[in-house]
Amino acid sequence: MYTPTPEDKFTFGLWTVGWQARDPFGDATRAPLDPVETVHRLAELGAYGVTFHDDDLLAVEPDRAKAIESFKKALAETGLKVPMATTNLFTHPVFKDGGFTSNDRDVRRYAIRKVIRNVDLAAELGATTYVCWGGREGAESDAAKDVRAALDRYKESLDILCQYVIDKGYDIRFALEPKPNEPRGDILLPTIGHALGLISELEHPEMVGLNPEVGHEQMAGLNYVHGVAQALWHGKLFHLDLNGQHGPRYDQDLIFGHGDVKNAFFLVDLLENGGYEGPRHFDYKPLRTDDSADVWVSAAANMRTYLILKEKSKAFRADPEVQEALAASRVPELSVPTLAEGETYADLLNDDFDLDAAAARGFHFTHLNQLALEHLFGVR
Ligand code: 3MF
Ligand code: MG
Ligand code: MG
Ligand code: MG
Repeated sequence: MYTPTPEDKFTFGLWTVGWQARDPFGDATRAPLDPVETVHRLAELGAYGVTFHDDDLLAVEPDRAKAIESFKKALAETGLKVPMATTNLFTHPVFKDGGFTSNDRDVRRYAIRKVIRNVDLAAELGATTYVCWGGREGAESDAAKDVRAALDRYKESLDILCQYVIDKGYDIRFALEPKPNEPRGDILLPTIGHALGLISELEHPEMVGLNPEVGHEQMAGLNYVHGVAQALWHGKLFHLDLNGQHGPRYDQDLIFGHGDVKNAFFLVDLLENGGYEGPRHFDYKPLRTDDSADVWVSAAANMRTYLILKEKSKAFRADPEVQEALAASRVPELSVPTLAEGETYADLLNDDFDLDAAAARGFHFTHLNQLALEHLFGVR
């Protein structure tokens, strides 16, 4: 039980287990990890796939062609898939004022070239989602960035990339990853809602969706489950980054469920029942205090936690008392359209009801919430 298999579709970024734990105040605590080892280890742990930034492949082999060749060999040996790839537009100093929205036009042109080169590799490896996290697209001073011009350039870049994918005939869609701040003081497209707004302005909105991350929404004090539900409602949940976070502070990238566990429970409940079929992708960081063996303990913990929460969600939904409580709270009633078939506003204008009685009715949400918690605590 709780043993992952490829059918569970768990995937990890190379940069997660490969994080050497360099932070703004301290040096690396772990040696670089060979992507080939990562592929083998993840396969042994029961993962389905692996994802990468262009630069992640060069962790131990600076020659790109050689690095790609050994990565491909490891994929072939293990059967691990590459459902998603992405570009590093944040580490190199050239991106200090952004990639797509740098004030420096030369940098913007280089950034698009860098994406295109890795989109070719992504397509070759069979990836169908290409993530864009604009970590350096932002500012520390409101005088420094013309936000409206920056959004013009963001749109221009995405339009160019969509056109490239169309011209090449690739089966790839882009997924924007919102984040409110860190490493910039303020980052453009700070939340799911901001990113959805931009997508509707693009030349090919159908080719661009979201890659929302648990911690990034929670850094903004937002409810990730609500954000993901809205992304699903728009048909825009192309991919997602699972991890843990304790509210608004630096981006913790904890193991999934090791932050707000209640939100993690309702998230799994939503993903498992809400029609999301994509990879369950972990974007976390092994603790800086972990050694190179602990890294694999932490990778396994992400998957095990997800599977435990999946069982909890099933038990919650199957519990007759929960079903009664849901009905008593009128949760299913929200799915009934407000106007009946054939009715118009004229029908509701003629309606009458007992206002005082409706105002007096309780919704009994406390009981429902307590039942959810008791399932999570394992006492039911
Ligand atoms: C940063 C992130 C990124 C993105 C990645 C695209 C380095 O907070 O979350 O990870 O997820 O660049 O997938
Ligand atoms: Mg994060
Ligand atoms: Mg992150
Ligand atoms: Mg992420």
